[in-house]
Amino acid sequence: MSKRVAVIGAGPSGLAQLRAFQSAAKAGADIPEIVCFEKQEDWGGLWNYTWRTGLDEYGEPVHCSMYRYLWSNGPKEGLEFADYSFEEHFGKQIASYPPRAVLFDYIKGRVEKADVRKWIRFRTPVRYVEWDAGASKFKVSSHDLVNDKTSTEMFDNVVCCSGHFSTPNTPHFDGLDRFNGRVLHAHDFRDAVEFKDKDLLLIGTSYSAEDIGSQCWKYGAKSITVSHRTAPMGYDWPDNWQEVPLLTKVEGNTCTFKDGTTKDVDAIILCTGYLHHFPFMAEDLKLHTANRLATADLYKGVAFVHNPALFYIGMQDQWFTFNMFDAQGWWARDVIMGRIALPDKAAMQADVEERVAREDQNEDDYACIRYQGDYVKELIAETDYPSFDVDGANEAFFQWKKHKKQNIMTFRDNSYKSVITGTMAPKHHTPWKDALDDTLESYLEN
Ligand code: FAD
Ligand code: NA7
Repeated sequence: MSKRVAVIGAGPSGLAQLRAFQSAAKAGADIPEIVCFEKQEDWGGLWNYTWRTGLDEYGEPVHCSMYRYLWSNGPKEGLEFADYSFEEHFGKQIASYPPRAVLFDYIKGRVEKADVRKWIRFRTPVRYVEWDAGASKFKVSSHDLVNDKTSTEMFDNVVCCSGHFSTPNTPHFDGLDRFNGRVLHAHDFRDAVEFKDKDLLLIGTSYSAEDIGSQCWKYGAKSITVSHRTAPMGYDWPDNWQEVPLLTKVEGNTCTFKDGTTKDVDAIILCTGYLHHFPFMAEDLKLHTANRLATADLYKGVAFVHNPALFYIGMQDQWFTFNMFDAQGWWARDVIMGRIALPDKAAMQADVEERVAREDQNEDDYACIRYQGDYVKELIAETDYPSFDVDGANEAFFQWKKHKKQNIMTFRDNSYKSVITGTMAPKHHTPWKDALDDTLESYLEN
């Protein structure tokens, strides 16, 4: 096939796309030439941990938003690859909430086996993507950081897999500029030990606030105060943890909240989410969407309706992750290879509207999980991605939510059944709150 396809990013989404093409080639198909551009020195996306924050050694914004001691925030049974089980990778079933290093190893295992590293140009950020209407191709400019050389090439398709949990959303609060402690965004949080014996204020009530607060609690913070804009998280928190209304002002170290109460703190962590940010996309190719399950402007959540030679993978808010990116990658592959035909623009826009309207009817998180599970089912039914028990994965998420409600500091001690191999995960050898060593070696000592 003489087509050329550019994949932007070698995180879980980009790697799903590479694996999709490799699996077609393995089955005897004539696949396009694939070039994957990755700005980091290694693959794995957010799972590729670095101590660095701010700018990296080449002056590029650091992509990593993960931190030391991060353990999976959902059960691994919800994200397992249908074509590469945990048992295949580790040679045995492992416990259900692996630390980052374990999941990083698992992500790498599948693509090492598929031998797709040769398609990736590391340390090569994409600088600009534009559509050349005359040639009916994309012009992609990239920067080889190591040799400090920029180049421009033509591609028939672009698959954007650059992630959307890396560019921080950083609201301002009155007095932050005069605060006498450290202010940081969750993106720059690296090590809970830094906050041992400190009084902390976290702003936001989603995964970052819940997990960074829990990490800091586990590693000895003196107190955790979480400030909410909409509603408190409402878990049964430990005694030194409180939830308060939104921060209104900061004076010295004293924080005042909407209900007039105050708290003196040593550090403030903005757990206020991330922006979908594509500075390298020409305006007519740029995705503008909120962080939601039904993204704007993506037919089937993948093909850009204004130019469907362009695909975005993994741009949804996420219950499902790795296996959803696979479903999307396989589906985009089949469109690119002419196995799936796209309807006209009006029909694609109607599809987007229908998804948005249906998401708006979801009454609770359980309905949202089912909604995203149905989406995964819909895509895999259209490709040869191995079908798996999506309802079983939904069930693991339902159990996870119940376990969190029962006890937010022990939910990671539970085990679930693999929907790929049917094996029950073992109980981990140490309760999460006492397991201070997050290495792969320690986790696998079961
Ligand atoms: P990313 O992992 O962000 O990868 C994007 C890649 O694109 C990166 O390698 C980046 O360097 C590259 N890139 C970006 N711009 C360019 C460019 N211009 N040129 C070239 N390359 C570029 N999910 C779970 O399933 N379980 C969890 O426990 C979990 N915990 C999380 C914790 C945190 C703190 C965060 C932020 C996210 C977490 N997630 C978790 C969700 C996470 O989004 C997915 O697991 C996954 O990493 C998304 O994959 P991705 O490939 O879409 O994006
Ligand atoms: P999320 O899930 O996007 O949540 C962002 C949170 O920040 C949410 O609670 C928002 O409150 C809050 N927020 C956003 N802007 C503001 C302002 N201006 N003031 C106060 N609060 C604000 O991001 P996370 O980082 O928690 O999670 C992202 C991913 O990282 C996730 O998928 C995990 O896997 C890890 P709201 O409820 O909208 O009022």
